[in-house]
Amino acid sequence: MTATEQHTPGRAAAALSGVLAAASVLGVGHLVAAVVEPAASPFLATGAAMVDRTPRALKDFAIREFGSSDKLVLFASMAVVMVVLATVAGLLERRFRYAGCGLLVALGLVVVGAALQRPGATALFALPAVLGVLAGVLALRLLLRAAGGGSAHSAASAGGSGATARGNATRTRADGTDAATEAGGETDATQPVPIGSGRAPGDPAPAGKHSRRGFLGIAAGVGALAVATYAAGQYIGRALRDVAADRAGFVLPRPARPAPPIAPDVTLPVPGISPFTTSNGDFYRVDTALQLPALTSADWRLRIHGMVDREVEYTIDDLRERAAAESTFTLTCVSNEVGGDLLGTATWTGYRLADLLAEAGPRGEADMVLSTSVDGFTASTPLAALTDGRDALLAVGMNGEPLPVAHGYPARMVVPGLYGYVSATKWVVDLELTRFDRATAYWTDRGWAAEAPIKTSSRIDVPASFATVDAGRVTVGGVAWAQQHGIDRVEVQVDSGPWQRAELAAEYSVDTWRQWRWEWDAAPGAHTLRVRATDRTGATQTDARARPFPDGSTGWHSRVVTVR
Ligand SMILES: Nc1nc2c(c(=O)[nH]1)N[C@H]1C(S)=C(S)[C@@H](COP(=O)(O)O)O[C@H]1N2
Ligand SMILES: [Mo]
Repeated sequence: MTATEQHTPGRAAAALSGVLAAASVLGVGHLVAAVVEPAASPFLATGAAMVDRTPRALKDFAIREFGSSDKLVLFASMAVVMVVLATVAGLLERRFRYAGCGLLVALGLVVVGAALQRPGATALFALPAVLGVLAGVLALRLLLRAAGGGSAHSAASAGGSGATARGNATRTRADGTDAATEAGGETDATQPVPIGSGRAPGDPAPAGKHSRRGFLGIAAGVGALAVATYAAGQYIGRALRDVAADRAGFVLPRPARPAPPIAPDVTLPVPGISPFTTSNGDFYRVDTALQLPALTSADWRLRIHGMVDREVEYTIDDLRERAAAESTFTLTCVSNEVGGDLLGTATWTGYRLADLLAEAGPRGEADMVLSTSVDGFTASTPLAALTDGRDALLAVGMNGEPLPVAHGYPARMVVPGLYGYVSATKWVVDLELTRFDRATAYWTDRGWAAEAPIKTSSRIDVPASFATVDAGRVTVGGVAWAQQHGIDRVEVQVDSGPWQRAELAAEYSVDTWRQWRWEWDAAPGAHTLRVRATDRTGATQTDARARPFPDGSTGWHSRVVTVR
């Protein structure tokens, strides 16, 4: 018999439910925090906020009295307060449905407040507490329902603690059927009686006898889930901390021939123009990773196999015995819309892919390198692009630092002239020599082009869109790029006027973008500015607008500006 008898949950069960709900908040919150923002773990964020708010004198006292265990004392006190509040929430929920949930939500808001006050907090810092409280509320409702405070059980009747098992047994079952009609009431002599229950057939079943075991099972399940989510959060958090520590100790190889210095003349003195090199913090990020891979340099391996004379596998130490290389160039995402900012220029330090591949000896029939990331992403790169002399690198450094974790630590591919999805595999661990008629990759499986050279393009950085400027001399400026070819000319058009040649900054290399500017004698009114670039093959950007799919956007970038 599975009938859920409805009765007021016992105080102990309600209290336990409250504590387990709070544990769920912390467990789920901790796991979410490990993925999105470790400092926003509900317990830690609350503790940190308490430390910030502790009066100096009390802090001194705590440090004096408890020494290095002052944090332990703080956490233990917080745990005690939490257990008390959670018990209250459980007991409240027992009497007034949703009152305990309300208390959890209120406490959750306090935790959200604490998380949002962490240094550098963004809206994302609220997520662990929000999802944690959601889990906690669900857990509390589930547990109290299992303990007897089912959905058909009104707050009013729950309040009457004198409600009898008999009276409650005739209420609607959780599944909607009528317990009374099905079971014929609790006194039906034909009802089986649990062996050893010491109760004669026909005796009323004691309240909660049947549901108690169910409740304890659910309680155990909720408790186990809370512990498991917390443990998973710890595990992920530790892995990412290990990587952060590993990265902090990662020494960049010294290239035999450093990238040419970045001369001042590649930069034009135009306020608001994109800086020639993009800082790591400002560099766009595009990947499919929901959670950053946590790969230490000690665990990293790069295997080269497939159509090769001999399989090879490199460790970071193996690489260190080889000649390092460095190159500054502009990476571009195929998803960049006209005027978009999914591109950036960095100095990449690493090893020439051509050299690494040569050690494996690609066989004649191979025309593609299928690279795989530790998280399963794949990219298909023409073998020719890796061996034709361009600066195709297995990069370990970005702008003089080890790769940021989000940009592929400890090693990634970067290839000038090809969109990232066919060349720039981050956290790369595997290179398979194969053929385009045999293999496809992550995005090519989804209809994106297999061949994806970067299209010549240009962007207006200043004036900003819909800016209002004073009539007279206005500096228009931006960047233009045509990796592997080089920018030959940039032109600007005002409304439907003639195309006018912009001034170009010095060219660093054909693989980097070039800043441009044009001085405009602006007359009052609303005006549309347009830009187009011409590369060294002589090709001028087409004005035909195309979305990024399947092989990159086209069209002229334009901006509307008001001159007063
Ligand atoms: N592992 C992995 N590498 C990846 C991707 C990805 O989704 N996963 N995206 C690629 C794409 S589409 C681009 S444009 C570049 C972006 O590199 P960035 O995030 O360092 O700017 O990474 C490439 N490498
Ligand atoms: Mo991309």
